[in-house]
Amino acid sequence: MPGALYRVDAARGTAEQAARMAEEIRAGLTARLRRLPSKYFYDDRGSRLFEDITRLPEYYLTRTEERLLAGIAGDVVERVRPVELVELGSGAGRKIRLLLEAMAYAGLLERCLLMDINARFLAESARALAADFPGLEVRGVVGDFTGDLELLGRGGGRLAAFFASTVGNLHPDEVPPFLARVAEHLAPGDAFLVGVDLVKDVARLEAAYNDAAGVTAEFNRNILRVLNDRLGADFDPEAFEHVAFYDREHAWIEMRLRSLKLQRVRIPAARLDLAFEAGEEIRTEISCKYTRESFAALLPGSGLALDHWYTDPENLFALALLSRGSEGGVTR
Ligand code: SAH
Ligand code: AVI
Repeated sequence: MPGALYRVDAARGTAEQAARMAEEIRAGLTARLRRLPSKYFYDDRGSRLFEDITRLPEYYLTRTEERLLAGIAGDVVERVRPVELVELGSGAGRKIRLLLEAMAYAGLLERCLLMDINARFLAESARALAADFPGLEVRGVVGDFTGDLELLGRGGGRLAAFFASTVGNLHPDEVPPFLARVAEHLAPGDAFLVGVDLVKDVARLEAAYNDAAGVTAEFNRNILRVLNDRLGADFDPEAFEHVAFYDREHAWIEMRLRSLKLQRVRIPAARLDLAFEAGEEIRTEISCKYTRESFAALLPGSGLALDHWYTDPENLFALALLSRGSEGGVTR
């Protein structure tokens, strides 16, 4: 559209990204309990599969969060009065529109900044938002929110958002330092709106990650296809089965891939030649579930305080509005 304002930058060059990925995969697959970083689900196919997951009957998370956000967006904008919206892990970027509309309605909307690891989804979201919100300045940054936050620049008049309960895909030990890094890019009075999936009935949780149509299983196996495409690996994804269960002790859903036979896999770019026993598993994702108390316990020292806790009537999902105080001192 002529006149639409958007630009997309990349945090790192392709060669640097590939070298980092190879090192992370090598570290994960040579650990005692083999694991893969869940950010590698999201090539174009993985991002499309995630979109399919959001429409599954068992996957209550997305529709619950979207409905909740539709009801509270105006209140959030009134409390924070932001001129700029930042979304981490923006993906297909539908929810952000509810906040942008509320900001436009309040006459505040000026800028929007999206960060995601998937370049194509990011560019398409930036293009679509710039086309649909005339005058809005949209910037996309292809980057990793666990390592590239410095590209967000300084805060001021800023509301950051982290939807979908993607915070749950970080290990709880990683959350306080992550929040502290986000807080460094917020000014006093700025805020961070975080989607949090809540502890609930185990059957409902496990159904959301074991859908009858098998889409989550395909999403899970896709990480092996990503390794084949990017690192020259020779995984046979069909030789691994999808496993997802709720771990009550850690309050997280854990997804794994279980080898269906004794097999050997080579990953040239990561200098790996691996043997998998039949039944041997790789952890591919954790998805932490919180209560208001367990989430609030992550905040002290982060520079962020719980300003408001919004939930749906069934208490399935929460949006935590965290505010950046004026105390300045952020501990790491
Ligand atoms: N915000 C969207 C998408 C959530 S899915 C929604 O609410 O529906 C999680 C998103 O985070 C995906 O788009 C994925 O590409 C992105 N993502 C996952 N790990 C990431 C990381 N470490 N850095 C940047 N983006 C990441
Ligand atoms: C993106 N993230 C919050 C999703 C989740 O529920 O943890 C990813 C996902 N994994 C399996 N299904 C969806």
